[in-house]
Amino acid sequence: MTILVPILGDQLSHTIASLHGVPKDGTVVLLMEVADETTYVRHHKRKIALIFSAMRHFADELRAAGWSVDYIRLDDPANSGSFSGEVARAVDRHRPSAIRVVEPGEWRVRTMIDGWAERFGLRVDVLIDDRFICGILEFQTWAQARSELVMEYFYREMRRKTGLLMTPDDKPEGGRWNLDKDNRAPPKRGLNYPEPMHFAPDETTQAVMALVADRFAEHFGRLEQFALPVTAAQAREALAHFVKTALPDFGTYQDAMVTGQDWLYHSWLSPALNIGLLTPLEVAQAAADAYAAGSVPLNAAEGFIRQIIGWREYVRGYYWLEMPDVAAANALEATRPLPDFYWTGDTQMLCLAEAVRNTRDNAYAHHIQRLMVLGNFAMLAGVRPQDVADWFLVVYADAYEWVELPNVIGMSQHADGGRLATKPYAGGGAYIDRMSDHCGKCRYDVKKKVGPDACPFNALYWDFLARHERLFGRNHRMANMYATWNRMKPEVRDAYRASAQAFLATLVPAAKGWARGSG
Ligand code: FAD
Ligand code: DLZ
Ligand code: SF4
Repeated sequence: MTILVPILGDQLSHTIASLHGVPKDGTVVLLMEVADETTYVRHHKRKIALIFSAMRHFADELRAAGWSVDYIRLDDPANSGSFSGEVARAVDRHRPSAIRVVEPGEWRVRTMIDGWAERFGLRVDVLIDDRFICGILEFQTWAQARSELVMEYFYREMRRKTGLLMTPDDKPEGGRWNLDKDNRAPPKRGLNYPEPMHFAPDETTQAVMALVADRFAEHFGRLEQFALPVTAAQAREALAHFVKTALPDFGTYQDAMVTGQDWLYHSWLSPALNIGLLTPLEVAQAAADAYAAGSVPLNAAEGFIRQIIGWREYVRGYYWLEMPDVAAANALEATRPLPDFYWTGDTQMLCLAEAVRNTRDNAYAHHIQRLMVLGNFAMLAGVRPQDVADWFLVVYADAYEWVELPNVIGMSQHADGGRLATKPYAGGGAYIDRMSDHCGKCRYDVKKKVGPDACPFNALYWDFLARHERLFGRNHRMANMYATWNRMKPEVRDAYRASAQAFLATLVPAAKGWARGSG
């Protein structure tokens, strides 16, 4: 009696639930490199290289631990190109009595798996992904009891559940749940930014890089200088290095942006975390331990832990609560195609050029680049949210729909009408100027309000508020901004709107085929 255990490319954890409680003899683990997963969107070259290399290393580790592994390579001539096709071939080869698989991260794949029992005439056990701290049903129960989803309250539940940064009498460490007020300082001159760990490609990674260079040459992004961790051991080294060198300043400079500094005090752990080389609990625990040992301040440990057990778990719960409708949401009725410079980096707006450069070179941009530069610009310019979501899904090594879509549709584009965030994350040039060193070096003048030399974010910001006054005019969190807008003389308001229109008319739409399709 054989059990077939397919493990997907983002389930590369030795603690994965499908390997619990099954005998090593009598189990065949199936890992599949398949064309459909590489091209349903045209992922950044580095993301494909990361997943294939990590899958191949994981297979070797499983074999060394005594598991039987059936590994399907992309260039296997018999490869059918899809998960379902490869499971069908594996069923023919191994004649299993049952299939055991952990629930996938994406709706699209869940739909496939839900068809397997009927298609193969076999029992298919779909197991809960217990690497997450909050289960999908647990989140649904939490959400159903509320009229509004508020991340802060969810986060407090996760603090209580994990005991992280909690005192013995169940109070938050330091007396406050959230120390954000101590965070978000602008960058100062003379700061030293620690380099995150870079891992030189070994033979396995080099072989995968050659495959990617050959098969996916037309995909976006730089492949050379690949440096991501591809094994759990490397990922743990990267985590320890981050905790020692960057975490102490993580909170304070969490929202800063500096020209030429791609990581600042961020961890760059999301690519490893999202494929299972690290678990969220071990990452958060490492930060809590460093705080307990006195090597990082509370504002850093709390701020970091909140991202992992708060935001990351919250967006995953939101994804499964709101899918599939949320994928098509467009509450602001935005219709503009994505500008071409998101792919080429060819723009004179330095903040955007820097964010696209980081994205292209490293398959990475830190949170504020994603939210307040790339996302903010797209929302202000009225770009169609599904174009924005496709771009974000392609370009980041950490992008999987369960985490990307809520962040794009909900957090950054406000396309869900405010289900995830009560107020749009919109900002003008003054915000970017305060949080970065970009504006002083930019061709545009951040202090100018209108005209061809003015920072485009300024007019776009007011134009956005004017366009959506009916929707946001009564939002008490935006009352100050609308009061300012309504105090402006009509000719000033007209000048902002005309300047925004003149700028928008210069945007070149992206060529078709970068994100989906073959063109
Ligand atoms: P750090 O700043 O070091 O933060 C630590 C960890 O916290 C991250 O590794 C991540 O696991 C978690 N985290 C922080 N913020 C979030 C968040 N909003 N949602 C979920 N997890 C979070 N994150 C992804 O993992 N994949 C995505 O596809 C993705 N797309 C995004 C799209 C937009 C428009 C925005 C605004 C954010 C997106 N994020 C995404 C969230 C966040 O920007 C990244 O997790 C973070 O930049 C990863 O870099 P890091 O590991 O250095 O993070
Ligand atoms: C992202 C990705 C890519 C590019 N390729 C593969 C692959 O060939 N095989 C695989 O198992 N997983 C891959 N992945 C990750 C999957 O897309 C991911 O597991 C699902 O989307 C989760 O539902
Ligand atoms: Fe960006 Fe405007 Fe600053 Fe230029 S001036 S870097 S466009 S915010």
